[in-house]
Amino acid sequence: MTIAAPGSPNSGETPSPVERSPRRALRFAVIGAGMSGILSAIKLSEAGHTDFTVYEKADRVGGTWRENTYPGLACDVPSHLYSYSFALTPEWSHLFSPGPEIQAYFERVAAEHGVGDRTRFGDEVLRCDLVDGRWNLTTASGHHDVVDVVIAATGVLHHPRMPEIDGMDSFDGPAFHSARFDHSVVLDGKRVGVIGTGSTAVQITGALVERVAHLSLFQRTAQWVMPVANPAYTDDERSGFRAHPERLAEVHDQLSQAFSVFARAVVDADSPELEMIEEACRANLETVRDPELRERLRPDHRAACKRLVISPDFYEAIQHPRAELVTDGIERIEPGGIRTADGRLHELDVLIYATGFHADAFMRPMEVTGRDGVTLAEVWRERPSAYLSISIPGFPNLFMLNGPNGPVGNFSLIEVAELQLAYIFRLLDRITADGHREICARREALERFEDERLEAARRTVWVTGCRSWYLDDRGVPAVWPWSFERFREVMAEPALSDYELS
Ligand code: N01
Repeated sequence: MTIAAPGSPNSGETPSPVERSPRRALRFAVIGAGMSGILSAIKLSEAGHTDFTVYEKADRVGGTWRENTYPGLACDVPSHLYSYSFALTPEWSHLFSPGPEIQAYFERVAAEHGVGDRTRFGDEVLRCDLVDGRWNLTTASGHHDVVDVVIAATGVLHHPRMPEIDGMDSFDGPAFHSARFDHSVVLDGKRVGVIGTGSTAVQITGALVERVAHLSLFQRTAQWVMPVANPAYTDDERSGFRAHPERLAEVHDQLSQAFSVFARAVVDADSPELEMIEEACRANLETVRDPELRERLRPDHRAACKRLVISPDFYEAIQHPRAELVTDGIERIEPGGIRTADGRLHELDVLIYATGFHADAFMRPMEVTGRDGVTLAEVWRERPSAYLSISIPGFPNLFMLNGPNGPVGNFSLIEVAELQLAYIFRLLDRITADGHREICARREALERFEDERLEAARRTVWVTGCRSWYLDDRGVPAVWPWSFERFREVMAEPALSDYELS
């Protein structure tokens, strides 16, 4: 594998060790060995920050892609874009490659860079306490570490959300959340219930409908579905990429441009780009042959108000003779299945909860105590916030990748993390080169950022009238409400006046 020259467009913009030459050596802890943690380990080494440990609660790398193994799992960002810019690969099988292939990619990149050797697996960080300007970490095994800098690469969607439905414990058969898929359970020829109609449920439905005796999909809210085909790359295409690796960067950049258009659409509810997406979704719905089913599948909100579901085959799957869309509300779960409000018992052998995640947990339940004994639990009591989703006032030298209110929209979170990490490295220059010990965002900077974010959020499609995991307890979208171009600009150079150095 070739690593692009640092500073080149594909390097993630990390300056080379030669350019950097840190004057003060820092010790780092990276928490999490998912996509962002692997990235952090690789880039820290490249930048000459060799004194670090990655902490991972599980027994292998991969994060989301390790934990989600449900049938039909894929990423809704094209694989050539959902790749590290420094580890583009010609080998992707599909435009949207399946989950196991993505997990294998992360394992391979991590192995090639020796990330596993720097990782303490099976040891969850329980506490981070700021003591005399350094972070004291305590893990579940009782291990202690003292570091200058913490990078929380703990992911966004990793705490499964189970619904509260009467009788859940009474179900006779196997029941599990989509992110805890029990592969020991036989699904072939069984009556399977799936609760939810988000991206996960849609993928599971497409993958299972041919295998099961009957699939009941319990829909509380209909979703708009954007039909994007998922062609396989041919052997010739892959050979072409191998022979001309420069094409990989071109494809990556083209896809990034295309996604920027999508990103512009969702942050401006009146944009022509959004109108095009809505049109495509409406046309897709028209392909449903039974008018009664079509109306039950028709959402009462605008396309992309909820996280847009991308699927080339969901409507075909739900029209399959063995599939049934259940739109009567769930009243309770009984030993034999799900009883809906119309009194009907939907008899089931297996129940899958595709009911989403606690999207506001981030690094919690880890306990973090910053300056003056103030805890993260106190600061985030109402809801999580961080300046540019990276730095929390009062918690110096603790940085988050894909933290709260960041660009989780429909961007490649890899591109987001690469830009954020390069930005964090620029902040670290201030404490390695300028003789300071600590850096963190000023409170006023966070308040200004939050005011601006709330104002911009009013124009987005996410506030046009739907319930979604993007919305916080006030109904404000907990996401970046501007274009991706703006995110790139902001990440290009920290406004140091927004930071407190000591
Ligand atoms: O979860 P969700 P997800 N009774 O929160 C329903 C990423 N992802 O796992 O809409 C009945 O979107 C709930 O109903 P409602 C992606 O960012 C990506 O599907 O609230 N139903 C909803 O339908 C995605 O957005 C990929 O009315 C209940 C569903 O459960 C994010 O993960 C693949 C209920 C939850 O949908 C989360 O997706 C998979 C109840 N009590 C995931 N409680 C790709 O890259 C909840 N629901 C393709």
